[in-house]
Amino acid sequence: MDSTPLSNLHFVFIPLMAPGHLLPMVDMAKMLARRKVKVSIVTTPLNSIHFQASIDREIQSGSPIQILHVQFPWAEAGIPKGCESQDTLPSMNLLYNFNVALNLLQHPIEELLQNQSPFPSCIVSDKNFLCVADVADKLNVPRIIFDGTSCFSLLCCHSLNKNKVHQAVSYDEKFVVPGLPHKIELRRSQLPGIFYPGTDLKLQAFREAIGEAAKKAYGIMANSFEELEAEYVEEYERVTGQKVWCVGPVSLCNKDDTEKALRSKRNSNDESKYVKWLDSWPERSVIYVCLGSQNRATPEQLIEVGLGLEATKRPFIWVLRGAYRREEMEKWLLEEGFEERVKGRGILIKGWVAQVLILSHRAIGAFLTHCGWNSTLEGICGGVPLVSYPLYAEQFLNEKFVVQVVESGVSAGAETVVRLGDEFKSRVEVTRDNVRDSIEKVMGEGKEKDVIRERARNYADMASKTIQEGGSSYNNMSLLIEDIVRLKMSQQKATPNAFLD
Ligand SMILES: *[C@@H]1O[C@H](CO)[C@@H](O)[C@H](O)[C@H]1NC(C)=O
Ligand SMILES: CC(=O)N[C@H]1CO[C@H](CO)[C@@H](O)[C@@H]1O
Repeated sequence: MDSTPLSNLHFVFIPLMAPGHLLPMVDMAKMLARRKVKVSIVTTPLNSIHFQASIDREIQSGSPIQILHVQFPWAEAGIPKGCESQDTLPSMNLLYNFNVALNLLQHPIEELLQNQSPFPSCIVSDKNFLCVADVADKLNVPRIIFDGTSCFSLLCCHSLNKNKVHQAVSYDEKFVVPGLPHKIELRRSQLPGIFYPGTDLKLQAFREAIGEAAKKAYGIMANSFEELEAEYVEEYERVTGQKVWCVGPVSLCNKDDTEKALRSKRNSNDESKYVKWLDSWPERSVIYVCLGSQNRATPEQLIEVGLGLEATKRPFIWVLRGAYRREEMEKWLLEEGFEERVKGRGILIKGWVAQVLILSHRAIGAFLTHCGWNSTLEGICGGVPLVSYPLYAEQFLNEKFVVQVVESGVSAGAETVVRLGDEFKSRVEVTRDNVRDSIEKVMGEGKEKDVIRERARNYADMASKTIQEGGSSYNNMSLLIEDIVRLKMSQQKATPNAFLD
């Protein structure tokens, strides 16, 4: 570390414009900048609005961090003006256009980075931001990818890609994922889209290109921690030969309530109101429900969730991000008088909310989640048992992880991924009874419930220690910095042989 001053380093973070991807990367960037390493975050003006205040705060406390802007090429890509984040697209059909827009950013980003001083020493980019691989190659800068998921799920996918066991079974048949430290059974119907290519060849080609680019990255930064899944981190590094720095849970870098609330200022929701409400309930008595930021649950599914919540007779906070066919859901809520019936003990929040703030409240007793990785991890940090209701992507893998590996959650009983384009098919696998019963498995009295809650609390303890000085995530961040310093020095020596050893 000594011979190359940290002041020569410059890490550039390039997040994907989707809240579940962007927020963790902003947190990572903040954590790194607190180590006095210069960090830039590249994004579009509309995306930066949501975290500008939080970055300003970091700057005030002396972190060398800045936001760099590129203009989003919405017009060229055929996207409505103002939709610069995946969650604001009026239709999922525009995802392809969104990827076109991302690709168009290659040259603007290249130009932007070329003019930076110090010149970038490392680019950390979202794995799905494909063109950044070319930017990094062109500028000859090491590229580290942020995958946004656990090493458990990375290893599952790697294994399936290699062994293709899923191809030998029918859609609903169970099979065991080979090469994992635990015996994990899945059905093909629960696998991420890439393992179940639909008719959209363009999308499939895009996914495959992402996989290829990921293989060529210098390493991976994961929003996870060694204590949570050491076996999986090691095994993944072993089978891929790639370095993995676990530096999470990154949401814990937001220590006080202001920071937690500032973190995602995309809502007009006033968190203090909810916190006050939570203050009025006993410890671990309230159910927190959020099925994700991407609106993949249908009204039919959500209605069962609502009725299940009602049947528990417990207090709850339910974050409703909109659902496909929002009007139907609104209509149901209104006509059936749901809000009226649960008044006083049930709160519905429409829109965004500072989830970390709510989850860390002592009144929360369970988290009904779609098991997106960021939410899963936030739940683990909150020290509450999870009730999993996976919907798409790698969420069924995360469910297995929570239920079987970490053992701090129970499944609500979902069996099938809601494929992109299938959101309109009505189909309810998780009934109101499933919702109620699975929640009751982790709330209320009982020895088994105590065990699961105790375990959840232990993981929360480990999580809070790991990012502090001396913790493994803290150390991994140091190791990452040292690694890039070494790499830079070897490049500066620049004798051809230096690259060979
Ligand atoms: C991260 O930390 C763990 C344990 O502290 C260590 O075994 C591992 O090698 C570190 N990862 C990297 C890529 O240096
Ligand atoms: C880290 C992160 O991005 N957290 C977000 C995960 O998604 C939920 C909604 O599903 C947000 O509330 C979190 O802020």
